[in-house]
Amino acid sequence: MSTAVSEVAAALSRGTARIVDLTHTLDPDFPVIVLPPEFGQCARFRMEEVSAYDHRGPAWKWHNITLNEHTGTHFDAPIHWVSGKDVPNGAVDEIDPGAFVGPVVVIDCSDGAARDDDFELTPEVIETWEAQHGMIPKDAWVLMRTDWSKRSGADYLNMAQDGAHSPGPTPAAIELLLARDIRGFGTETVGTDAGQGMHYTPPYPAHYMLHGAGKFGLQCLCNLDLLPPTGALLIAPPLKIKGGTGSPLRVLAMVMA
Ligand code: 23J
Ligand code: MN
Repeated sequence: MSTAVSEVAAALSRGTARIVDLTHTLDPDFPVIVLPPEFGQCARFRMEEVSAYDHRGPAWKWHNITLNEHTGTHFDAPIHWVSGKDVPNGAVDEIDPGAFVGPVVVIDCSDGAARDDDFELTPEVIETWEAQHGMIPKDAWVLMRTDWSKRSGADYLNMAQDGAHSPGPTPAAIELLLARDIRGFGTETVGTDAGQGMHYTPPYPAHYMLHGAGKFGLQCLCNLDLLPPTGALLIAPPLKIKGGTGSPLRVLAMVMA
C-alpha cells in the first residue's frame, strides 16, 4: 500500500530525497560558549577510554563521556531560560516528540555576516526573505545561515575585550518570528543570540523571548548552505534527559535530491 510515509521511505531509497547532516562532530577541541567570569561555565566534551579490547575488557571498547547539555551541536528547551521556567512540558524529556520532526526554512545571511561579525537579523531581513519565498509557515524551524560553521579555532567564538562578536537576531526579529508562530530558531554560532546579545533589551532576546513562548533553539549547526530556503524537513530529537535544559543531538534535514 502506498502511503505518505512509505512514499518518503521510497524517495530516500530511490535517491529522489536525501539526508543532509547539520551536525558538528563532538570533539574536545570544539569551542563552547564562554560567559563573563562571574558566571558558571560550560564544560567541553570529554572522552575517557574504559576499555579497548584489552585487560579492562577483552572483547569490547567503550568510553565514559562528560559534557554540558549545551556542548557542540545542541538543542535548547524552554526551561533553559528563566522566562521559560514554567512552560508546561518545557524540559527535553517532556516535549511532545512530534516537535522533533517538522518543516524548516533557511534565511541566508551569509553575505551580511561576511561583511560584519556583528551582523543583525532584523525584521527587514525577514520581510525581504518573505517577499521572495512567501510567509514563514506556522510551526516551522527557522535557521539563520551565516556560514559561521566554516570558521574554526579562535575565529569561531571571535572573542574580544568586550566579549564575543558573532551574528544574531534583534529583539524585533524574534518578535516577528513569534508572530509567525515558529517552532524554533537555529544558528551556526555557539548561541541562538548574537555574541553581543547581552546588550539588547531584553538581554539575549532569542533565549528570553523564544523560550518564554515555549519555542526551541538549535545552535552550532553546519551545512546550512546545502539546504533550500524552503521545503526541507528537519529531524532534531534531543536526548531524553530527565529535567534536561537541552542536549547535544544529531540534526538531520531531508531534502529533495
Ligand atoms: C547560558 C547563558 C547564556 C547563553 C547560553 C547559555 C547559550 O547560548 C546556550 O548554549 O544556550 S547565550
Ligand atoms: Mn544552548
